[in-house]
Amino acid sequence: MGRAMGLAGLLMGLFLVSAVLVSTSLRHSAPRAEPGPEPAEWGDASGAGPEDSLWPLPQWVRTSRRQLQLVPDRFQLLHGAGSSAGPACGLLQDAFRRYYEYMFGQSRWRKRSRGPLGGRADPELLQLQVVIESQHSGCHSYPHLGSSEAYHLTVTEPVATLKADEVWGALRGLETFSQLVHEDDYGTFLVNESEIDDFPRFAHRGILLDSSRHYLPVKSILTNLDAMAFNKFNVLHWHIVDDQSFPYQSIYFPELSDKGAYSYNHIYTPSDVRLVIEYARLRGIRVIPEFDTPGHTQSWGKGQKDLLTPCYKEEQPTGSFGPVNPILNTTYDFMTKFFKEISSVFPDAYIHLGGDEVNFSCWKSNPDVKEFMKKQGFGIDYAKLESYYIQKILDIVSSYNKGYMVWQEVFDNKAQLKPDTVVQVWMANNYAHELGSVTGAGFTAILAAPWYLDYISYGQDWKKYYSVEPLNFPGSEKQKKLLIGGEACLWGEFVDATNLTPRLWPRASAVGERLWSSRNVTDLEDAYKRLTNHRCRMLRCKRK
Ligand code: CP6
Repeated sequence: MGRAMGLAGLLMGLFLVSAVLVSTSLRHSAPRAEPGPEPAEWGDASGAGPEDSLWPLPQWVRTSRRQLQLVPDRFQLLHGAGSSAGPACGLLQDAFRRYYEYMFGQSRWRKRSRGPLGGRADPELLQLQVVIESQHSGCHSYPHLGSSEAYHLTVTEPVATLKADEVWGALRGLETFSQLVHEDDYGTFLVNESEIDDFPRFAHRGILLDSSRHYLPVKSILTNLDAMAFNKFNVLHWHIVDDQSFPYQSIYFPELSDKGAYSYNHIYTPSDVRLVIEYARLRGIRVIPEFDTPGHTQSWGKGQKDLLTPCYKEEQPTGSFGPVNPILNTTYDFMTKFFKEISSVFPDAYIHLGGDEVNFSCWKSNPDVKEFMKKQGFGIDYAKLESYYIQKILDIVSSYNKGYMVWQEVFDNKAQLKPDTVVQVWMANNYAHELGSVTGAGFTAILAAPWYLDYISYGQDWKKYYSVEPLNFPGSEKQKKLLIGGEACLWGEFVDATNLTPRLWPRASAVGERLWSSRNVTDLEDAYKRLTNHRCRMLRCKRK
């Protein structure tokens, strides 16, 4: 006993020392809050603090040196009074379970309610009460571009509160709360008293995964959705099919994947797709599928006769095929049915229609296409033929009340786009100029060009991604508002389930903070420290 007391006394001494080192801090990442006079414990200071592992950095953080203890057997995540969500909200119930597990599940002392020495006398935090303030909590709906992800978190003894308009903000706030909780060397869970006000800088924060170049097992996709939630990403851009394979199992056109997938096993069945969509929804993540046409469609041709353009050489068909054949009515009959299915399978208000990198050489070689060009008065401008095709696809998809996203070429080729079209800028050369043109024409844009994470190089390239300022493009204030976000793209030529997670994370985290946090959060040294801790937490390894 005496021995234990002695040790405990020594430890208390250490805590006193560390309490001085871990001084209070006040952090404004955005110039929103006026720091009024603070109680003695809330002060302005530097040094290590509880916000050292927050990622992405919230818009406004205030932390105190006063630490509260969380005892896993007693601590509760629950619905607060006045919340429009209650136990019937499965999304929040599920999130409570998940975040409880993230916070306490990995403990080295998991069977005990306190550290083995039991020597701490910190005040205790008993509950986190979650209050959804809007009458429409969003619990049973899907997240969308206009969803509110704002939240306000107050951690004070004995009850912490998390307030949000909608469940989507509550999910972001739960992630932040879990990032504040840490386990000390003796198995005690601690959180500093703090207050956080937070909301995203950009509404569209996406990750592109490519399941065509290599098939990605559903489990890999779900793991990636978890990682996205840790980084407050909210869009999975699912580049599901491409030249190399067609893993999407269509209900109307099963031959597409029967013939076009790598094998009968390398497919996403309707129930796989539903699983991905629901797993994403529970984390506040939209799933935007991309069915890229008229280029990048070699795999479609295997299961759908006459869909692709036959290529010619010296007036003879070569037996090879080019982009989708834009001159046949059957093409549009097929697309009408196909996109009807896609519109009902994927609940998001947007479908990505691709339209990138169309190679004209096959169209140019085909005598029927040449004839059609003449009849339409397109001359030899094949970009006009491309626009003709895309225009019809856009009209089909709009008739199903869906919005669409397209790659930048569709805008460059002057297709008539609906005002709510989202143009994705991907070409690295002069992307700032392109953002100026797209927004200058009044369209919303998302930026992908500087964030091609399939490119790898030696060293810490996250700094390069982190240092991009998306709004550095020529344009008025009104134009700047049209940039709604960005995406980190992981094209799949050299990526499969074995290297997907380590290739994306934590490099994509740099993009996550750029798209969430305030514009002035740019300090690389500070980011490095926080990102190191964040990486560790994502791996659920011991921090520090
Ligand atoms: N696949 C598709 C790709 C790319 C694009 N579309 C791509 C192009 C250039 C680079 C990386 C990826 N692999 N369908 C362009 C949007 Cl550098």
